[in-house]
Amino acid sequence: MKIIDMRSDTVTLPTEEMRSVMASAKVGDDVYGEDPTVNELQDISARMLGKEAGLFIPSGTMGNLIATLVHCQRGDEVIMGDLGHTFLFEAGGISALGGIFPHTLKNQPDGTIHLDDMKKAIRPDDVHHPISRLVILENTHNRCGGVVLSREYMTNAADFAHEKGLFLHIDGARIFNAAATSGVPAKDLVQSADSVTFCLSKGLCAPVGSVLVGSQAFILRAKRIRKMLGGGMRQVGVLAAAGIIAVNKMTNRLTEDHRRAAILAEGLAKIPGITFEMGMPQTNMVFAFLSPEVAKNTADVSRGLSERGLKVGVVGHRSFRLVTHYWIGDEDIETAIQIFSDTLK
Ligand code: TLP
Repeated sequence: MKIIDMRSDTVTLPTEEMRSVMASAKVGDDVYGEDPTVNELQDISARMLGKEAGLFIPSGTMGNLIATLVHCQRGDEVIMGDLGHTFLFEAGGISALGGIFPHTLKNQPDGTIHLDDMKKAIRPDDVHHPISRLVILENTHNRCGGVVLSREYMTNAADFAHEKGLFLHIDGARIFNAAATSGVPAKDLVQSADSVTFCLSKGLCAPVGSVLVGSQAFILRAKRIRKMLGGGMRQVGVLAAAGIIAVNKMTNRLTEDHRRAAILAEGLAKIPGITFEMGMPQTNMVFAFLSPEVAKNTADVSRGLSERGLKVGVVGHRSFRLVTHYWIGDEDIETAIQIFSDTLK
């Protein structure tokens, strides 16, 4: 039985072209800065995001952690959304490893955090309080449905943070999906941010890796912290080679995934027992909800789907996440809709 895996775009396998450039990649010791393929990937990435420099890192989680450790001292506070990946899914690394305090604010359904809420959250200069040092935003916002934060909001948030003396980091794991939907180049979306992480190993299909970008001075400090965390890799051009295909080519095809996500949502919406939020999906994530009259819970339904060859993400008791990606074709979308319909009968 063919398995259609829509749990995440993290499940993507490298393309044939990636495997072939990996085999022939020029490599060197990257801790000495001598891997030409890594250097090329870092330069391309920095250019694409409009920043001075880039750093190849093993994962998105490490990118967000490094950025936070560079921007903050022990005891400092980071403002982030209560549905943010940095709050929910990064194992509390900033606190465990950096002694940094997360101050969560409500994520609005569109993935933003109200600037008014930020204003109230920023601590006065008083020895009783931690120092508010950093704001983290996520674009696209995963838990809010893969939604896109607009250029206008991103710029206003950056201006606001800077006015108050705070830094702004963007968890841009899927920033190129945001760019594809909004039609705004990724570098314009993050123009005023101090640092950005984006991932090569999600919709862009590379087997491993993310890139952190920022100013030269920021990246110099980030490199030391990457080393401290054990993330200094050696002949890692074999991975960066796939990353170069990811940024140069795979960023240009993401609208295909978004088109398929829309078809999937349209098909699922016709099945009795499934509901959707208005205006969704915006990118490659489809969040579907079980209506109250369905007696089965998501674990039961997910088991039924899995037995028929469809893997989906389970988000709580009443909702699923299905993510489209390079390895999901038009036929898979039709099959997925059919499997859902059969399972809910
Ligand atoms: N997200 C994964 C899971 O961890 C939830 C997924 O399947 O979507 N930022 C964002 C916005 C992410 O969605 C993820 C991965 C990361 C950071 C972390 O990336 P990695 O897995 O490379 O550490």
